[in-house]
Amino acid sequence: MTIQSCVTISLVPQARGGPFVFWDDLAEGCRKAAALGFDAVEVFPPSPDAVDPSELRRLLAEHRLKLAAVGTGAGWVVQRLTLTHADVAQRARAQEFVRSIIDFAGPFGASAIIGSMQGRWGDGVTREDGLAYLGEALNALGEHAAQYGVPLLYEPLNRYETNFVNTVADGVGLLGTLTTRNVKLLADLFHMNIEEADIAAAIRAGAGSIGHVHFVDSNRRPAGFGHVDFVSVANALHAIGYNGYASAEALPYPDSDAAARRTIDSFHRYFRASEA
Ligand code: LER
Ligand code: MN
Repeated sequence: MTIQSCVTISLVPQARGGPFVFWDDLAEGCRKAAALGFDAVEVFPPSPDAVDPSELRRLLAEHRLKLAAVGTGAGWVVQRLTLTHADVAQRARAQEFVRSIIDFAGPFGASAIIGSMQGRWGDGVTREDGLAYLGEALNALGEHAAQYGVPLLYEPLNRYETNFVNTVADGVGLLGTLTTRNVKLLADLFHMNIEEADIAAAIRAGAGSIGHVHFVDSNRRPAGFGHVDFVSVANALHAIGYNGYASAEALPYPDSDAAARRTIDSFHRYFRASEA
């Protein structure tokens, strides 16, 4: 196994303006991803029942694609749910949302991603309580994902999106407090560019804990349109034996098709050239 390419498809109208390459049309997104040679797609659905699993299975088979991961962010964007809400019933609802996404993604061998659903502390929740709620949720949901043989992915976000965990090192620290071993980190290069002193060093220090990568440039444009040093990123990922996906969660800049093309070109340049 080696690092595989992946591209995002958002089906969430409320997320418009967000960092997703393809939009609104699952079939068209799969067709275009396959035409460019991507190995997989990452889907951002509005709800766990928005996509018919048999239709998705048919699309993936037709285009020889894998489903890499499924985002849970619509729980926040559409329903304003978080796993760390002050109200216990709201927290339970948030966990139920993520559990349903795990049950949707799991049979495809795909992980669910917890990003914005982690919420933030403040507003009636102390940091200590918030971290306890987050830990409870990750333990329960990580164990739930284990039945499918896939890890749950937890994503450190930049400081403007959460005040829990902003760096890979703090993410490794959080994983160390959990009772489950079935949670891995999602290293998003956009967030890392804001928060890490040295992105490559942070990846190396995250060895064994990184389960997914959002492959994107410093300005959240597709890889190659900003100033991330992808040679050092690729070297670091190879050095830690990372063999998951480099998934383009990037703005559709300058448009979806050009963003996808630039991403796959950069993927080949940084992740394939050295292996030839
Ligand atoms: C999600 O993957 C992400 O990176 C966050 O910024 C939430 O949108
Ligand atoms: Mn991300």
